[in-house]
Amino acid sequence: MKEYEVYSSLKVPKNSKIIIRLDGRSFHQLARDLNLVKPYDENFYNVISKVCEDLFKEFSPLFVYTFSDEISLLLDKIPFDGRIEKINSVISSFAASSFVIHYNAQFKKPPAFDSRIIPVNDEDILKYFKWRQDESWRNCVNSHGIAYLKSTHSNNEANDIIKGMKLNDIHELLFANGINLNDIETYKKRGIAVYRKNKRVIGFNKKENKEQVSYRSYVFTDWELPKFNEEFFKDIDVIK
Ligand SMILES: Nc1nc2c(ncn2[C@@H]2O[C@H](COP(=O)(O)OP(=O)(O)OP(=O)(O)O)[C@@H](O)[C@H]2O)c(=O)[nH]1
Ligand SMILES: [Mg+2]
Repeated sequence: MKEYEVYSSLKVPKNSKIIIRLDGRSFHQLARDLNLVKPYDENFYNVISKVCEDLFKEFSPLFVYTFSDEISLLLDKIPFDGRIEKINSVISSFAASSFVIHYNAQFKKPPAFDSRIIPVNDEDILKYFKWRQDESWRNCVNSHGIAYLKSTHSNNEANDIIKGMKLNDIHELLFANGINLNDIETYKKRGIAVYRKNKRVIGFNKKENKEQVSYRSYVFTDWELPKFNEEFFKDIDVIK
């Protein structure tokens, strides 16, 4: 029967880094079930950041990035001998279990994440994360816009109005009504990332009888991300 497992030999390209993007299944409904604060629920973001930390510890990616209900992991060491079925199923179920462990709630349905794999070369890495961060900003403007419009219109009217508006128009509408998106927390605009950072440690070398500086890396969760650029990814050794 083993030969019936026709997808089991599908593998990611050899010598390629990959990005795995997870996305919460029907989190629109989950947000309703759990009464998440609109447009941004701080507790939800805390939980998702913990999921990212768990993923980081388990699969040692170079970089993890999250906003809304999606998580992207950049991996250079490919697990499970590159087997696509294994990677997608284990990582998405690991994320869902981690989400449940960290979320202290009575769920109406078991939460799940979908998962996809994107092989990338080094030039794609910055492009990819810029693309997702732009999406985070669009999501931020739109969700604040819709929350504001729903406070002054019916839900249907608010949805119709927002569909016809450009990002700049929403920004201006909010500004004219006392909501300045430039002043809101950075993570709502730019998302959250988990990566390794170097810490400067001063020790004492007994043999040579003098102080000695060394560097130790630790896992850092960044709630104050800059706009992604080449310098940022070079600084944290994600690209050369
Ligand atoms: N209220 C609230 N909802 C959130 C928050 N973060 C994410 N969401 C919800 O998560 C949804 C994520 O969007 P999608 O992934 O496109 O929608 P989905 O319902 O998960 O659908 P699929 O991913 O296609 O299964 C948003 O539409 C919101 O409803 C939050 O901080 N507060
Ligand atoms: Mg989703």
